[in-house]
Amino acid sequence: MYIEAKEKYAKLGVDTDAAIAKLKTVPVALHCWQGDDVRGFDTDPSKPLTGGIQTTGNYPGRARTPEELMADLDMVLKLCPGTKKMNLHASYAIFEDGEWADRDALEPKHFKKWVDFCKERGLGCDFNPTFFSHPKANGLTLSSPDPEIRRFWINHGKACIRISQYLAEELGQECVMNIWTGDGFKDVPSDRMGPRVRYKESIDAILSEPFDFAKVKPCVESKVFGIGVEAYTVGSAEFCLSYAAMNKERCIPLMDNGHYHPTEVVSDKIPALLAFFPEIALHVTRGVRWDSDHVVLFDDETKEMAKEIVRCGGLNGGVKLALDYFDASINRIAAWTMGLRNFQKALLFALLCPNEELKKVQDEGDFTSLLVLQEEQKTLPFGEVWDEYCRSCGVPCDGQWLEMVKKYECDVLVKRV
Ligand code: RNT
Ligand code: ZN
Repeated sequence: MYIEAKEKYAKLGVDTDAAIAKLKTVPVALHCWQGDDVRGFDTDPSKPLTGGIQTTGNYPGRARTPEELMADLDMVLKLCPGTKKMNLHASYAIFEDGEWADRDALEPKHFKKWVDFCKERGLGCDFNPTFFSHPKANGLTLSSPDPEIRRFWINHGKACIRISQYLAEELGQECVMNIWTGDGFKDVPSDRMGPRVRYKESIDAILSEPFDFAKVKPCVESKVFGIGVEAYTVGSAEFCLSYAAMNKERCIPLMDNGHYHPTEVVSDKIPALLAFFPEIALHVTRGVRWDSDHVVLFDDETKEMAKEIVRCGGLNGGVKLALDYFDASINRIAAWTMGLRNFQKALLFALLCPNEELKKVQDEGDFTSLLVLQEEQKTLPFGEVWDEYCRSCGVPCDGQWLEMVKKYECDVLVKRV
């Protein structure tokens, strides 16, 4: 069936083997935080999350320790095709022998176990300072009017730069370090500029920590609004984009596709940014009505983003790919797996588009052919190529992996009480 599919695509000038081979080279960062509802290991797990981030649902089996999280990650890695890298938050520091360090005092050694985990599996690792779920994150962080609070979080950011440099050096792959805060106000502020000026200065201070921009890629992630900060977000789209544009030698913009007004699409923003930035970063997620973080589906916008990444040449390192969703209402390993597989599907689908031909008819002004060709693409035997990709990566095809997750749930997850 694959051979037949391959022939059908070949008639359109698309080489399915080449698409599969290309996709295998593209790293996608797997976020550690789907496995434990963004809890991390450095704060009391009985306390609620704070700082503009929330999970809903209480499906059994949340990972409670580094060992459990790593075991669950291994399951996901086994079930997903393609090249993966890890994506850690600072709150996932692993302390040993009763030791503990606050966020401003984190050191590379607190991530040594993650380095070992990545090395054993040949993975790179991205990183994120954690500006939420902490007693000092009960309001503004990097934009706080309180110099002590600001100093604490700047020192956290600097510590994270050092840890990112360590991860990049140990693992021999670049480390994308993303700065996101939930700083903002629930209701109408009177000073909208003050927090933004302080935010800018704080990011400047963090990025004054020495690092090698070839290895560490600091990003700024914007957001339209968040839980509890409905009226005003300090790190808005204009703020973050301007920051990155003015600091191109040390910072890149990160777009999370759940962080815009519902009719805005990141697929269209990708080529707009790439016209100015050689490198951009993405959080691939699914917004529903008013927030991000639902499990990624093989839906139209995910496909459209993947097409833009492919068409703009973003698979050669220009677009840093990371996932960002967390659902605590369904089996977390299934959620993780589904999202990663769906994003891989979208990338494969995009690689199988006759992009050269489509561009040609567009440039010739033949918009009739353009629309017809794009529509016909939708019913080509994509599933056969996807199955072949999964087989060639040694992972289960669709229809084969859910059973394995259910078995793991019975054998391992339900026992976590
Ligand atoms: C939150 C942002 C942010 C977080 C992670 C955990 O709205 O998208 O990226 O999801 O840092
Ligand atoms: Zn995000």
